[in-house]
Amino acid sequence: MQTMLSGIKPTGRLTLGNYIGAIRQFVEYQDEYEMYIFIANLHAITVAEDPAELKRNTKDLIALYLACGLDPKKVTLFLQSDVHQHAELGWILTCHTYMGELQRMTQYKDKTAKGETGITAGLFTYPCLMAADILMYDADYVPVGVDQKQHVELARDIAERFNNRYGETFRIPQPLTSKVGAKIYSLQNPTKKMSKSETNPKGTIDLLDDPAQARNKIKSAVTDSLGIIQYDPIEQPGISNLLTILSSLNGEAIESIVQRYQGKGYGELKKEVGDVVYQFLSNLQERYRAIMASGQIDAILKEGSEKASWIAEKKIRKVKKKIGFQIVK
Ligand code: ATP
Ligand code: LTN
Repeated sequence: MQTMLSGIKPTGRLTLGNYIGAIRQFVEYQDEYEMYIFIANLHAITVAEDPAELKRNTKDLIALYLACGLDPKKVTLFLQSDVHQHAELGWILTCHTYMGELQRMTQYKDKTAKGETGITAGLFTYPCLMAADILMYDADYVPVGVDQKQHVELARDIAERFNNRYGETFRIPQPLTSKVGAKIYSLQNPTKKMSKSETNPKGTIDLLDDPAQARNKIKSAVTDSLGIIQYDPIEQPGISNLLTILSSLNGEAIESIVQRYQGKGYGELKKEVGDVVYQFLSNLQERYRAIMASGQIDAILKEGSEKASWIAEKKIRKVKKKIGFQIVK
């Protein structure tokens, strides 16, 4: 069985973009792959996080993973900080990564270009930690949204470099992005990614938003003045985004939705998308509340981290041996 791995940072509240771009794939593939899904809390502290908020977001994220349909019997679900080998391998891989490679990462470049101050060294080197997350478990595939593809490609380069220098150690991973919905855009600025850290709440749909409010956000989504419903992300990014959201949630092909809407107006499309989002969030939140009340989270994480630690320890021993840290046979 091939292996798949992915993680999400517990920063801010999860959005519909996170669900469509990432979590939906995890759920879809959990029967076919050996799956590792974790809460990337070591990554979360690359920016300043309030401890109480981090704690709340972490718990929410686990409950939402489960509410979205991840089955802990099929998936190894764990907190990154419970498996200390991630930090250890992260350091080793940092020493096998060039400054130039990290400087080329668009996420880092965007932040510096915007003139953001207070960028930590951790934010700069985090792709090395992400490579460690991936290579630790010999992942074949890493399901991510488009914005993370470059980091998975860097993990490949680091793995190849390491294998060439020390002999076969890591499997070479591949990013996996979905055909529809690899990037969901802000409802208010449909050329920008819908993001947990967006400041305008009308632009994002949080998975824990009040469903009626979420429906209103769809109603007030920015569109255009062409008046035709078609999939054209360049000329009609707002309408295309709504089509993508609808197709991702109801499973209908975008072409078929476009056919249905020939000669119809934007208001009708927004109504359908709004209703589908309303229903989706209502069902999801009902499951979320039941999971939060059930008290099962601790046991799931304990079991997940035990299994992950066992595999991680095997890998880190192998790596230490290869690089000459182990002096006794
Ligand atoms: P932030 O805005 O704080 O950077 P984020 O919303 O991008 O956070 P991450 O934790 O970085 O969230 O992402 C988790 C996963 O969700 C990643 O695989 C990422 O590619 C995916 N993802 C995030 N936003 C979107 C989006 N708008 N469309 C599709 N996929 C997304
Ligand atoms: N860096 C990613 C989260 C992340 C991840 C990973 C994703 C950390 N480690 C390993 C896939 C595989 C982010 O910021 N979204």
